[in-house]
Amino acid sequence: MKKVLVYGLGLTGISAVKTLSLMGFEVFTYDANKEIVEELKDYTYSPISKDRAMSDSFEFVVKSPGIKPKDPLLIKLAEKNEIISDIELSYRLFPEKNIISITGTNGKTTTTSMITHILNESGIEAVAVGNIGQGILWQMYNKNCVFVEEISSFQLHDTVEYDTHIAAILNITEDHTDWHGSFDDYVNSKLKITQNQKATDFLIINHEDKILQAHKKDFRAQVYEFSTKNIVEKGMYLDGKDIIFTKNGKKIKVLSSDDLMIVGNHNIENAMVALLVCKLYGLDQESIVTHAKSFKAISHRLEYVKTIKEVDFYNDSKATNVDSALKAIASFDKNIILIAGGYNKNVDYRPLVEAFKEKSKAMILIGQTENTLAQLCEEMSIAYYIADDMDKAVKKAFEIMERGDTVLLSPASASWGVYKSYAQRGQDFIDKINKYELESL
Ligand code: UMA
Repeated sequence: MKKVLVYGLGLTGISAVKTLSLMGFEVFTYDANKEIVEELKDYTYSPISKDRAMSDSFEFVVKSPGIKPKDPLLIKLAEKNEIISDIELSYRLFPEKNIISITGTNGKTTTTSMITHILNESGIEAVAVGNIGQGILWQMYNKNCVFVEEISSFQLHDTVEYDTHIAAILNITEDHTDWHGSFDDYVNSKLKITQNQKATDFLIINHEDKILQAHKKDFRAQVYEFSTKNIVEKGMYLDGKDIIFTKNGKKIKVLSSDDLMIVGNHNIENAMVALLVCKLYGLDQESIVTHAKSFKAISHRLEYVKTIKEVDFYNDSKATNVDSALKAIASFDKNIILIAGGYNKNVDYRPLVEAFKEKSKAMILIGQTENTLAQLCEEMSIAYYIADDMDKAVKKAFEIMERGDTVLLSPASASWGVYKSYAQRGQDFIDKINKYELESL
């Protein structure tokens, strides 16, 4: 029996243990914070100590994405074992499965969800997996359908053979520097999605992204591009409000961006990628257009919550980096009360505070990054309040808000440390809005 180690017992580890144990591997596990997991009670696996993990040898180690490359145990394990991510393992265990791969700094979840929606509504069974919150391995073990994979840089970092017929890289901007150690490592990890692609494969990239354009000559797959600003040679672009598909000098109007139920320029880009993927997958134009039109915004992504005393509340908890929060700020004209901050990824918040300045009413700060953001607000003469937690942040928003304001939770930071996920943080925001609405009656 092949001996394997699953390092980390979160969503990824649980999905790996279930799959590997049923596929006949001898599964050992190590997690810095737990040994026994309730969800695994019916599966055969052996939790081992750190010392044993270091002294034994394994066929491979499946590492959870949250474990950083500089983790001392991981470095030790790498001396005598191969370290792979779950997406790498999914490719090795299930090479025949039908996959579509989406990566990028922002827009992954909306794009992955939209593709899955269009495929399912067109009668092709599809499931969204990966960074979206669904362990890939267990889904692949159980299903035979199209797997639309949202893939993070953490997962791509530990890939070797992983190969995909249709891939998209939406954009690359600064994120996760604390994990990767450098921006270069982050970029290189994202680009790994293309590493085994061939001339018969497809790669969709952002025409406006300087990093992707600089690497365009290295891509072996057939490249399609998208842009809302310029005409592209092959792919999708915007002509007024019309989304146009072009190839070999021919142009076809696909649909008007006004027909989409998702708003903002960034969402038109996400929709273009979803439309392109479905086209390259072979779906007919009518199905693509009909079902693209019925796709609704996902929760926690610039989600309208409610209007209280003529103040609009928006939940953009999914904005876990600066670029994503910049997109949210760009969607409103003025008088924004922004709730921002969270886990410290050591990124530069200056572009966020600069962009916020002309639209700002005030910034309310939460999480580890509050002092960094407070300093920038001081420097740029922006009103700010340190709130420590969501309850105090929403309370403060209610105190200072006036008719016509927008209260926006767009943290530009991960939720880790305080919440399990951005979804839990977004829900907390909504709960506190409801609490203070009741109190203000
Ligand atoms: N652990 C250790 N040692 C460490 C770090 C973690 O033992 O040094 C253990 C923890 O005790 C815990 C487990 O590892 O039990 C957690 O592993 P994990 O942090 O990799 O989390 P998972 O639950 O496996 O979730 C991961 C992704 N998390 C991260 O990348 C941090 C989830 O993405 C993803 O949905 C899930 O796999 C399924 O594929 C979340 C995320 O925040 C949404 N992603 C980042 C982002 O979107 O910005 C990349």
